[in-house]
Amino acid sequence: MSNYNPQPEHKFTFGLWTVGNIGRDPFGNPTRQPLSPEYIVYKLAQLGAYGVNLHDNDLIPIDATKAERDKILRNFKKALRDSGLVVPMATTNLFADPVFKDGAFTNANAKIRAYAIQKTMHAMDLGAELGAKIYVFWGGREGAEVDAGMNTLDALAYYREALNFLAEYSEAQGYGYKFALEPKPNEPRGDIYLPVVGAALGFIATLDKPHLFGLNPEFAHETMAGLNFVHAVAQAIDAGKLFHIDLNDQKMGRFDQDLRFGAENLKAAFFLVKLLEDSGYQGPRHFDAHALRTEDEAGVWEFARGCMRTYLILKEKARQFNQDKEIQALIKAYKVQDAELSKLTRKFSKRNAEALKARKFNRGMLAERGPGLERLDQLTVELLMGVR
Ligand code: GLT
Ligand code: MN
Ligand code: MN
Repeated sequence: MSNYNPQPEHKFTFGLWTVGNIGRDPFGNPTRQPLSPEYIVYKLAQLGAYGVNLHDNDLIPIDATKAERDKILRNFKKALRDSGLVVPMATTNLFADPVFKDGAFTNANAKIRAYAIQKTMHAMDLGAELGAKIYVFWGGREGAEVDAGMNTLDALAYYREALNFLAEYSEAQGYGYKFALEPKPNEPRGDIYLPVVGAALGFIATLDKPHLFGLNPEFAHETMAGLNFVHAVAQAIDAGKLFHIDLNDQKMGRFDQDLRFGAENLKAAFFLVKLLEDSGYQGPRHFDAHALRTEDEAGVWEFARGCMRTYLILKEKARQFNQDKEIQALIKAYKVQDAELSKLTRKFSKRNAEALKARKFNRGMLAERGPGLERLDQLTVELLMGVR
């Protein structure tokens, strides 16, 4: 591969809300005109994307009548048919409307909790009609600034009740959704419940149908909290729970920047792509990012093209890394093997335990060896800089 041209087989997806972002921030008004969903679909298809994802209200206004909904849906479906783009993932906007200012599924008000579940059932109907099989739950408003009101244990119980209800709804309707929880530490709430990948994994184990639930980790979200996103994704993969992924970039410790993939932490982006490719992840590569507020529409499409190109370039770098003789020799030497000891530690038995206890280790000698990580890391950096 040398032209890095995105193709549908690469499974790149964007949300209507990502390339459709109009450049509003907490301090400033929009800097771009809204783009229609159909126009976005045609443009993405032209750029080589595979699919487009959406919140219910990215497509259907929250107060649309049934007739309006049907008309919008007809036009959107036509654009999908004409362009060949698919909708692999759908989700609910449970954060923009003022009714959700203090949470949706975890709101202290039972009426609002019920409304959130009702709104999600309608959004699931919409997603199913468009062919989506992955359903994302990003609980942006599920959190608190003040801990005096909501008891966190109650919030978790409400959250569980809603997810259990919706999983049953999906089954009853025959939608076949896999649900992907998207953790985030904060913003828009001061603190969001289920702040990181590990927290979501733990919570899934408490649900009625845990096999239907997995993760939609986002690069920016663990990075905001100063955590290693590649490690978080590896943990999701290890648990068989990587159902979807939100790719973007982010400076540590800042507000949620949603930068172009690879714009900031190239090395982390490289190891992420390598992990996804090496592990055989089959799902969509979704870019949950947006063009800088400074940009006009041309900049938006540069941003989208850039996300996909960077992924493909890093994929090629990962292949190079895996085939680089010197790098692979260093990794081989790094992983010191001992067949006899590995046999002892692989599984507990009384005999193994006794043999291991009787074994003499030369601690001093074991500690002396340098594992060669400086050289290995420098070679990685040189490979990324294009001089290998
Ligand atoms: C919102 C959020 C994202 C979520 C989207 C799905 S909406 O843009 O910042 O991280 O993935 O609800
Ligand atoms: Mn984000
Ligand atoms: Mn996201």
